[in-house]
Amino acid sequence: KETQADEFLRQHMDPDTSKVTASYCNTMMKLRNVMGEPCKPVNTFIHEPLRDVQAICLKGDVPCKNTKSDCHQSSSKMRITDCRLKKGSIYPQCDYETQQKRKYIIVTCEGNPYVPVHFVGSV
Ligand code: DGP
Ligand code: DGP
Repeated sequence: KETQADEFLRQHMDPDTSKVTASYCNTMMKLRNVMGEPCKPVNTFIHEPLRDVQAICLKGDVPCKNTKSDCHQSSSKMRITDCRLKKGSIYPQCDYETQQKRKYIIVTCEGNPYVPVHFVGSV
């Protein structure tokens, strides 16, 4: 069974990609099987080495808006791609806009080892 940590890798990690094209999100949301029903409204892929993303869990505690978990924010900006569902897009034709950004990312972490399990957002 897929753990939450594995799910985070599948849905959010793409370290070996640095430049993305306009079709990136439509390709990746399918390839990584992120598309559920209804279409997932927003999903972020991270283009940084896994160890750098895992390291976020070990420092950078920030308050969560949702009070029940500990949030951790990256100490530097990271290369990310924001995939955002286009207006009027209906499952199974989930059509995404692709936006490359450099932002601080916020994740929640769980377990031992304490690793990322949820992508909260970017600032
Ligand atoms: P805004 O950029 O203001 O439209 O907000 C987008 C919201 O989506 C914000 O709360 C962060 C969140 N978000 C971004 N990427 C992901 C993701 O991969 N998973 C989840 N669950 N939320 C995300
Ligand atoms: P996401 O990273 O948003 O694509 O979600 C990954 C999984 O984490 C998904 O099964 C939903 C779940 N999840 C959503 N919100 C939270 C949260 O606040 N904490 C944790 N640990 N998991 C969450």
